[in-house]
Amino acid sequence: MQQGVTLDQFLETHMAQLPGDQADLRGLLADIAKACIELSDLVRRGELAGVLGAAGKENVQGEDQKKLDIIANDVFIEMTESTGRVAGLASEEMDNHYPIPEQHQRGKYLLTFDPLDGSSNIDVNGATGTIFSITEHSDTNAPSDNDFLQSGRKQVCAGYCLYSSASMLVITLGSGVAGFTLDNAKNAFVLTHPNMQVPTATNEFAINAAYSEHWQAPVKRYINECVAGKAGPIGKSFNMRWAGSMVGDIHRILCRGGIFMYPLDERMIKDGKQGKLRLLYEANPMGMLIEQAGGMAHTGLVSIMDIEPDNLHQRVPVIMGSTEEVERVVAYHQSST
Ligand code: AHM
Ligand code: MG
Repeated sequence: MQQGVTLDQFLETHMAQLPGDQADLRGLLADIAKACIELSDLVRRGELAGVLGAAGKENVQGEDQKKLDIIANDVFIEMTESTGRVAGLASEEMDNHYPIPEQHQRGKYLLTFDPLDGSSNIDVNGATGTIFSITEHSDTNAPSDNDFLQSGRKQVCAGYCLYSSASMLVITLGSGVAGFTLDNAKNAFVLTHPNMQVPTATNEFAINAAYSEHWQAPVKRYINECVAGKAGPIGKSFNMRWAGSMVGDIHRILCRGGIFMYPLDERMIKDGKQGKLRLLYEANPMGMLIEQAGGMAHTGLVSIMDIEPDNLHQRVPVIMGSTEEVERVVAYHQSST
């Protein structure tokens, strides 16, 4: 690997091979990287920067917002609204999409993002992240919420930034996955993980086992078989991890394989919910990254990326990671219907 290739240099080389004018997309990725560097700094300074604790407000989904959820949302707006590269923004922390103010030029991209994923980890210095998805706006008019409702297959770029012992930006432009580590001395992301691949086989699963009493039969069957180990039907011993941050879990899976599940459960059905994680700014971008790295992203019934969204904050069941294990869980769903 060529040493010290920055994100900017990587994008210059990579985008020269893509059709059409990629200048705005390249610029938008540079803006996102800048926002992530600012957030990385705030997350790292934590209490010293006065960013910990509750905001005392709820988002549209009835979840308590942390100060950092709101700060992260604002950083992304500030970094992108006046660049002329985005047509509109939508995020977990805003009820409806954010229109680009009149005084600024609108661009052609729609940016959808989860500003601070893994919010419950903020105050305990655990791993958190930012997830983003970029699609194109089909015309030059100001977009409505409906314009954001595009299937995962329409994404032109997806990625996340992990704020952990190191901060890492991981992106796909539809031809593989590349990971960059933040070099604080250079204030730049440097290519450290070219061509990330999810191994087909794994013996590591990630699920919040505290909800096992609510799981549906296919998930109960699968996890029971995993914990049965070598003597069980799968015939191998498994390990379990749960980061409490999808970015942390998916990053581990992109590095060494695994299966991540936040399935539909009976409690959600009773509450009229279709899952916990959100399609447009969690499941779709992570699904694109996982598929681009050779893995699989499913709900148990359909491929995540094929879902036609009907709501900005739509929730979906999520089962993604190493193909052999995702296929097994999907087969258990199919045989139970
Ligand atoms: P958030 O975006 O509000 O932080 O919620 C999403 C997070 C995921 O990162 C993580 O996988 C999951 O919620 C954890 O949920 P739980 O606390 O139920 O285990
Ligand atoms: Mg999230």
